[in-house]
Amino acid sequence: MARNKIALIGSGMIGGTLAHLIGLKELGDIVLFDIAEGTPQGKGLDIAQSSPVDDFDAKLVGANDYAAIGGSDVVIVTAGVPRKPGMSRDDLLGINLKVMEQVGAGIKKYAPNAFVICITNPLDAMVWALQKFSGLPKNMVVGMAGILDSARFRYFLADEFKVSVEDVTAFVLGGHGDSMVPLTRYSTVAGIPLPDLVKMGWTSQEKLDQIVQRTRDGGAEIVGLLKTGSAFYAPASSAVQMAEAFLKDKKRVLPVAAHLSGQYGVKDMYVGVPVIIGAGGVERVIEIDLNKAEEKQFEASVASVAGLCEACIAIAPNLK
Ligand code: A3D
Repeated sequence: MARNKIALIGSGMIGGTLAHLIGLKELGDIVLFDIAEGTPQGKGLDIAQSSPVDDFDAKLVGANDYAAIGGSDVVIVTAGVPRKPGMSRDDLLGINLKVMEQVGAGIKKYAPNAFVICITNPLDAMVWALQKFSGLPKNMVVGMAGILDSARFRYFLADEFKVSVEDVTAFVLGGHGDSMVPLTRYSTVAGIPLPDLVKMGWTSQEKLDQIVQRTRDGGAEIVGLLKTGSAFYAPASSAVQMAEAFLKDKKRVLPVAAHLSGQYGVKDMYVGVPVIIGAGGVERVIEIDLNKAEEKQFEASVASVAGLCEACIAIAPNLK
Protein backbone atom coordinates (compact mmCIF):
# COMPACT_ATOMS: atom_id res chain seq x y z
CA MET A 1 0.00 0.00 0.00
CA ALA A 2 1.34 3.43 -0.95
CA ARG A 3 2.11 5.86 1.84
CA ASN A 4 -0.33 8.64 2.62
CA LYS A 5 0.52 12.02 1.15
CA ILE A 6 0.20 15.12 3.29
CA ALA A 7 0.54 18.61 1.83
CA LEU A 8 1.40 21.61 3.98
CA ILE A 9 0.40 24.92 2.39
CA GLY A 10 2.59 27.45 4.20
CA SER A 11 6.04 26.38 5.40
CA GLY A 12 6.56 28.93 8.13
CA MET A 13 6.74 28.28 11.85
CA ILE A 14 3.67 26.02 12.06
CA GLY A 15 4.28 24.43 8.63
CA GLY A 16 7.85 23.41 9.54
CA THR A 17 6.75 22.05 12.92
CA LEU A 18 3.94 20.10 11.23
CA ALA A 19 6.40 18.51 8.80
CA HIS A 20 8.68 17.47 11.64
CA LEU A 21 5.85 15.96 13.72
CA ILE A 22 4.30 14.17 10.73
CA GLY A 23 7.71 12.68 9.93
CA LEU A 24 8.32 11.56 13.53
CA LYS A 25 4.87 9.94 13.61
CA GLU A 26 5.34 8.32 10.18
CA LEU A 27 1.95 9.52 9.01
CA GLY A 28 3.05 9.72 5.38
CA ASP A 29 5.09 11.52 2.73
CA ILE A 30 5.15 15.29 3.02
CA VAL A 31 4.99 18.15 0.52
CA LEU A 32 5.93 21.54 1.94
CA PHE A 33 4.54 24.36 -0.20
CA ASP A 34 5.21 28.10 0.15
CA ILE A 35 5.43 31.20 -2.03
CA ALA A 36 8.83 31.93 -0.46
CA GLU A 37 11.45 30.30 -2.65
CA GLY A 38 13.87 28.02 -0.82
CA THR A 39 12.02 27.91 2.50
CA PRO A 40 9.96 24.75 1.85
CA GLN A 41 12.92 23.08 0.08
CA GLY A 42 15.32 23.96 2.91
CA LYS A 43 13.00 22.84 5.70
CA GLY A 44 12.12 19.65 3.82
CA LEU A 45 15.79 18.74 3.35
CA ASP A 46 16.67 19.56 6.96
CA ILE A 47 13.85 17.36 8.34
CA ALA A 48 14.67 14.56 5.86
CA GLN A 49 18.24 14.61 7.21
CA SER A 50 16.89 14.03 10.74
CA SER A 51 15.08 10.86 9.61
CA PRO A 52 18.08 8.47 9.87
CA VAL A 53 18.68 9.71 13.43
CA ASP A 54 15.04 9.48 14.50
CA ASP A 55 14.32 6.30 12.54
CA PHE A 56 11.46 7.34 10.33
CA ASP A 57 10.80 6.85 6.63
CA ALA A 58 9.11 9.70 4.83
CA LYS A 59 9.74 11.50 1.58
CA LEU A 60 9.90 15.27 2.04
CA VAL A 61 9.54 17.58 -0.96
CA GLY A 62 9.63 21.38 -0.98
CA ALA A 63 7.67 23.21 -3.67
CA ASN A 64 6.58 26.61 -4.99
CA ASP A 65 4.17 25.11 -7.52
CA TYR A 66 0.75 23.76 -6.56
CA ALA A 67 1.14 20.79 -8.94
CA ALA A 68 3.34 19.20 -6.23
CA ILE A 69 0.35 18.73 -3.91
CA GLY A 70 -1.42 16.57 -6.51
CA GLY A 71 -3.28 13.59 -5.04
CA SER A 72 -2.76 14.57 -1.39
CA ASP A 73 -4.86 12.76 1.22
CA VAL A 74 -4.59 15.61 3.73
CA VAL A 75 -3.85 19.30 3.18
CA ILE A 76 -3.01 21.51 6.17
CA VAL A 77 -3.18 25.26 5.51
CA THR A 78 -1.10 27.77 7.46
CA ALA A 79 -0.37 30.17 4.56
CA GLY A 80 -0.73 33.83 5.40
CA VAL A 81 0.53 36.15 8.09
CA PRO A 82 0.51 35.63 11.86
CA ARG A 83 -0.13 38.25 14.57
CA LYS A 84 2.42 40.66 15.97
CA PRO A 85 2.06 42.20 19.45
CA GLY A 86 -0.93 44.55 19.65
CA MET A 87 -2.73 42.91 16.70
CA SER A 88 -5.95 40.97 17.03
CA ARG A 89 -6.60 37.88 14.91
CA ASP A 90 -9.24 39.90 13.07
CA ASP A 91 -6.61 42.43 11.92
CA LEU A 92 -5.30 39.67 9.63
CA LEU A 93 -8.57 39.28 7.74
CA GLY A 94 -7.97 41.30 4.56
CA ILE A 95 -4.54 39.95 3.75
CA ASN A 96 -5.24 36.33 4.68
CA LEU A 97 -8.55 36.28 2.76
CA LYS A 98 -6.61 36.90 -0.48
CA VAL A 99 -4.24 34.09 0.47
CA MET A 100 -7.24 31.74 1.03
CA GLU A 101 -8.47 32.52 -2.49
CA GLN A 102 -5.16 31.38 -4.01
CA VAL A 103 -4.90 28.35 -1.72
CA GLY A 104 -8.53 27.35 -2.42
CA ALA A 105 -7.88 27.43 -6.17
CA GLY A 106 -4.73 25.29 -5.76
CA ILE A 107 -6.56 22.68 -3.69
CA LYS A 108 -9.54 22.63 -6.05
CA LYS A 109 -7.27 21.92 -9.01
CA TYR A 110 -4.79 19.46 -7.51
CA ALA A 111 -6.20 17.89 -4.34
CA PRO A 112 -10.00 17.87 -4.58
CA ASN A 113 -10.30 14.61 -2.61
CA ALA A 114 -8.22 15.73 0.37
CA PHE A 115 -9.27 16.29 3.96
CA VAL A 116 -8.40 19.96 4.48
CA ILE A 117 -7.45 21.42 7.85
CA CYS A 118 -7.21 25.23 8.01
CA ILE A 119 -5.16 26.96 10.71
CA THR A 120 -4.81 30.45 9.20
CA ASN A 121 -6.41 33.24 11.29
CA PRO A 122 -8.97 34.65 11.84
CA LEU A 123 -9.74 30.94 11.87
CA ASP A 124 -13.52 30.61 11.77
CA ALA A 125 -13.85 33.09 8.88
CA MET A 126 -10.82 31.80 6.95
CA VAL A 127 -11.96 28.16 7.00
CA TRP A 128 -15.42 29.28 5.85
CA ALA A 129 -13.88 31.23 2.96
CA LEU A 130 -11.46 28.41 2.11
CA GLN A 131 -14.34 25.92 1.78
CA LYS A 132 -16.15 28.28 -0.59
CA PHE A 133 -13.05 29.12 -2.64
CA SER A 134 -12.05 25.44 -2.94
CA GLY A 135 -15.56 24.08 -3.53
CA LEU A 136 -14.66 20.91 -1.58
CA PRO A 137 -17.41 19.09 0.37
CA LYS A 138 -18.16 20.84 3.66
CA ASN A 139 -17.47 17.72 5.72
CA MET A 140 -13.95 17.58 4.23
CA VAL A 141 -12.91 21.11 5.21
CA VAL A 142 -12.39 21.91 8.90
CA GLY A 143 -10.62 24.45 11.07
CA MET A 144 -8.20 23.75 13.90
CA ALA A 145 -8.83 25.79 17.05
CA GLY A 146 -10.84 23.87 19.66
CA ILE A 147 -8.13 21.26 20.30
CA LEU A 148 -5.63 24.05 20.94
CA ASP A 149 -8.00 26.09 23.11
CA SER A 150 -8.92 23.02 25.15
CA ALA A 151 -5.27 21.90 25.38
CA ARG A 152 -4.39 25.30 26.87
CA PHE A 153 -7.32 24.97 29.29
CA ARG A 154 -6.28 21.41 30.21
CA TYR A 155 -2.68 22.43 30.78
CA PHE A 156 -3.61 25.32 33.10
CA LEU A 157 -6.09 23.12 35.00
CA ALA A 158 -3.56 20.29 35.44
CA ASP A 159 -1.08 22.85 36.75
CA GLU A 160 -3.66 24.26 39.21
CA PHE A 161 -4.73 20.81 40.48
CA LYS A 162 -1.23 19.32 40.36
CA VAL A 163 -2.43 16.32 38.38
CA SER A 164 -1.38 14.78 35.08
CA VAL A 165 -2.59 16.53 31.94
CA GLU A 166 -3.72 13.05 30.83
CA ASP A 167 -6.44 13.04 33.50
CA VAL A 168 -7.88 16.43 32.60
CA THR A 169 -10.49 16.73 29.86
CA ALA A 170 -11.88 20.03 28.66
CA PHE A 171 -14.81 20.97 26.51
CA VAL A 172 -14.88 24.24 24.58
CA LEU A 173 -17.35 25.56 22.04
CA GLY A 174 -17.59 28.63 19.84
CA GLY A 175 -15.11 30.76 17.92
CA HIS A 176 -11.36 30.63 18.42
CA GLY A 177 -9.71 32.38 21.35
CA ASP A 178 -11.34 35.56 22.61
CA SER A 179 -14.90 34.36 22.04
CA MET A 180 -14.44 30.69 22.98
CA VAL A 181 -17.02 29.21 25.34
CA PRO A 182 -15.46 26.84 27.89
CA LEU A 183 -18.07 24.45 29.23
CA THR A 184 -16.85 23.91 32.77
CA ARG A 185 -19.59 21.42 33.65
CA TYR A 186 -18.34 19.15 30.85
CA SER A 187 -14.67 19.63 31.75
CA THR A 188 -13.33 17.12 34.24
CA VAL A 189 -10.49 15.65 36.23
CA ALA A 190 -10.81 11.87 35.88
CA GLY A 191 -14.53 12.31 35.20
CA ILE A 192 -15.21 14.72 38.10
CA PRO A 193 -16.73 17.93 36.62
CA LEU A 194 -15.04 21.24 37.46
CA PRO A 195 -18.03 22.66 39.43
CA ASP A 196 -17.81 19.58 41.71
CA LEU A 197 -14.08 20.16 42.18
CA VAL A 198 -14.88 23.72 43.32
CA LYS A 199 -17.38 22.27 45.84
CA MET A 200 -14.72 19.77 46.96
CA GLY A 201 -12.38 22.69 47.68
CA TRP A 202 -9.80 21.78 45.01
CA THR A 203 -9.99 25.31 43.66
CA SER A 204 -12.14 28.43 43.98
CA GLN A 205 -14.62 29.79 41.44
CA GLU A 206 -12.45 32.92 41.26
CA LYS A 207 -9.34 30.89 40.35
CA LEU A 208 -11.33 28.92 37.80
CA ASP A 209 -12.55 32.17 36.20
CA GLN A 210 -8.93 33.37 36.01
CA ILE A 211 -7.90 30.14 34.28
CA VAL A 212 -10.74 30.52 31.76
CA GLN A 213 -9.61 34.07 31.00
CA ARG A 214 -5.96 33.03 30.68
CA THR A 215 -7.09 30.32 28.23
CA ARG A 216 -9.05 32.85 26.15
CA ASP A 217 -5.96 35.08 26.09
CA GLY A 218 -3.62 32.11 25.57
CA GLY A 219 -2.60 33.11 22.05
CA ALA A 220 -1.99 36.76 22.95
CA GLU A 221 0.16 35.74 25.94
CA ILE A 222 2.50 33.87 23.61
CA VAL A 223 2.49 36.64 20.95
CA GLY A 224 3.49 39.07 23.71
CA LEU A 225 6.41 36.87 24.73
CA LEU A 226 7.65 35.92 21.25
CA LYS A 227 7.17 39.43 19.80
CA THR A 228 7.89 38.29 16.23
CA GLY A 229 5.04 35.83 15.63
CA SER A 230 2.50 33.57 17.29
CA ALA A 231 2.36 30.10 18.87
CA PHE A 232 3.42 27.20 16.67
CA TYR A 233 4.28 24.05 18.65
CA ALA A 234 0.85 23.45 20.23
CA PRO A 235 -1.08 24.56 17.12
CA ALA A 236 0.92 22.06 15.02
CA SER A 237 0.36 19.21 17.52
CA SER A 238 -3.37 19.95 17.51
CA ALA A 239 -3.66 19.83 13.72
CA VAL A 240 -1.67 16.58 13.57
CA GLN A 241 -4.19 15.01 15.96
CA MET A 242 -6.96 15.89 13.48
CA ALA A 243 -4.99 14.57 10.48
CA GLU A 244 -4.28 11.32 12.32
CA ALA A 245 -7.98 10.87 13.23
CA PHE A 246 -8.82 11.09 9.52
CA LEU A 247 -5.96 8.99 8.13
CA LYS A 248 -6.44 6.19 10.68
CA ASP A 249 -10.27 6.41 10.67
CA LYS A 250 -10.12 6.74 14.43
CA LYS A 251 -13.62 8.23 14.91
CA ARG A 252 -12.18 10.64 17.44
CA VAL A 253 -14.48 13.08 19.21
CA LEU A 254 -12.71 16.40 18.84
CA PRO A 255 -13.64 20.07 19.06
CA VAL A 256 -13.07 21.63 15.63
CA ALA A 257 -14.40 24.52 13.57
CA ALA A 258 -17.00 22.63 11.54
CA HIS A 259 -19.57 23.70 8.99
CA LEU A 260 -23.01 24.03 10.58
CA SER A 261 -26.16 23.69 8.52
CA GLY A 262 -28.76 24.24 11.23
CA GLN A 263 -27.09 22.54 14.20
CA TYR A 264 -27.06 24.80 17.26
CA GLY A 265 -29.40 27.08 15.27
CA VAL A 266 -26.51 28.17 13.02
CA LYS A 267 -26.65 28.06 9.22
CA ASP A 268 -23.75 28.17 6.74
CA MET A 269 -21.04 29.15 9.17
CA TYR A 270 -18.00 27.47 10.68
CA VAL A 271 -18.03 27.45 14.48
CA GLY A 272 -16.19 25.38 17.07
CA VAL A 273 -18.27 22.34 18.07
CA PRO A 274 -17.52 18.73 19.02
CA VAL A 275 -17.50 16.40 16.01
CA ILE A 276 -16.52 12.85 15.12
CA ILE A 277 -13.58 12.67 12.71
CA GLY A 278 -12.92 9.49 10.75
CA ALA A 279 -12.21 8.44 7.18
CA GLY A 280 -15.34 10.33 6.08
CA GLY A 281 -13.97 13.63 7.39
CA VAL A 282 -16.49 15.20 9.77
CA GLU A 283 -18.79 12.22 10.14
CA ARG A 284 -21.11 13.74 12.73
CA VAL A 285 -21.65 17.04 14.52
CA ILE A 286 -22.47 16.42 18.17
CA GLU A 287 -25.22 18.68 19.48
CA ILE A 288 -25.41 19.07 23.23
CA ASP A 289 -27.96 20.94 25.31
CA LEU A 290 -26.72 24.29 26.51
CA ASN A 291 -28.02 26.05 29.61
CA LYS A 292 -29.11 29.70 29.39
CA ALA A 293 -25.71 31.17 30.35
CA GLU A 294 -23.83 28.91 27.90
CA GLU A 295 -26.33 29.67 25.15
CA LYS A 296 -25.81 33.40 25.64
CA GLN A 297 -22.02 33.06 25.41
CA PHE A 298 -22.31 30.77 22.38
CA GLU A 299 -24.61 33.26 20.61
CA ALA A 300 -22.14 36.10 21.27
CA SER A 301 -19.35 33.95 19.85
CA VAL A 302 -21.40 33.08 16.76
CA ALA A 303 -22.25 36.78 16.30
CA SER A 304 -18.57 37.71 16.28
CA VAL A 305 -17.81 34.99 13.68
CA ALA A 306 -20.80 36.19 11.60
CA GLY A 307 -19.34 39.72 11.67
CA LEU A 308 -16.05 38.39 10.27
CA CYS A 309 -17.85 36.50 7.49
CA GLU A 310 -19.70 39.72 6.58
CA ALA A 311 -16.35 41.52 6.44
CA CYS A 312 -15.08 38.80 4.07
CA ILE A 313 -18.13 39.22 1.82
CA ALA A 314 -17.50 42.98 1.71
CA ILE A 315 -14.03 42.25 0.29
CA ALA A 316 -14.98 39.25 -1.87
CA PRO A 317 -18.69 39.44 -2.82
CA ASN A 318 -18.46 36.07 -4.63
CA LEU A 319 -18.35 34.41 -1.19
CA LYS A 320 -22.05 35.12 -0.60
P1 A3D B 1 4.53 32.13 9.45
O1 A3D B 1 5.70 31.54 10.15
O2 A3D B 1 4.59 33.55 9.02
O3 A3D B 1 4.22 31.21 8.18
C1 A3D B 1 3.29 31.57 7.21
C2 A3D B 1 3.85 31.14 5.86
O4 A3D B 1 2.86 31.40 4.87
C3 A3D B 1 5.11 31.93 5.45
O5 A3D B 1 6.17 31.02 5.20
C4 A3D B 1 4.69 32.66 4.17
O6 A3D B 1 5.72 32.76 3.20
C5 A3D B 1 3.55 31.76 3.69
N1 A3D B 1 2.64 32.44 2.77
C6 A3D B 1 2.23 33.73 2.78
N2 A3D B 1 1.41 33.96 1.74
C7 A3D B 1 1.28 32.78 1.08
C8 A3D B 1 0.56 32.37 -0.07
N3 A3D B 1 -0.21 33.22 -0.75
N4 A3D B 1 0.64 31.07 -0.45
C9 A3D B 1 1.42 30.20 0.23
N5 A3D B 1 2.14 30.52 1.32
C10 A3D B 1 2.06 31.80 1.74
O7 A3D B 1 3.19 31.97 10.34
P2 A3D B 1 2.81 30.76 11.34
O8 A3D B 1 3.18 29.47 10.70
O9 A3D B 1 3.31 31.08 12.70
O10 A3D B 1 1.22 30.96 11.37
C11 A3D B 1 0.45 30.70 10.23
C12 A3D B 1 -1.01 31.11 10.43
O11 A3D B 1 -1.58 30.34 11.49
C13 A3D B 1 -1.22 32.58 10.83
O12 A3D B 1 -2.34 33.11 10.14
C14 A3D B 1 -1.52 32.49 12.32
O13 A3D B 1 -2.30 33.58 12.77
C15 A3D B 1 -2.30 31.20 12.37
N6 A3D B 1 -2.39 30.57 13.69
C16 A3D B 1 -3.59 30.01 14.03
C17 A3D B 1 -3.75 29.38 15.24
C18 A3D B 1 -5.07 28.77 15.59
O14 A3D B 1 -5.20 28.22 16.66
C19 A3D B 1 -6.17 28.83 14.66
C20 A3D B 1 -2.68 29.33 16.14
C21 A3D B 1 -1.47 29.91 15.78
C22 A3D B 1 -1.33 30.52 14.53
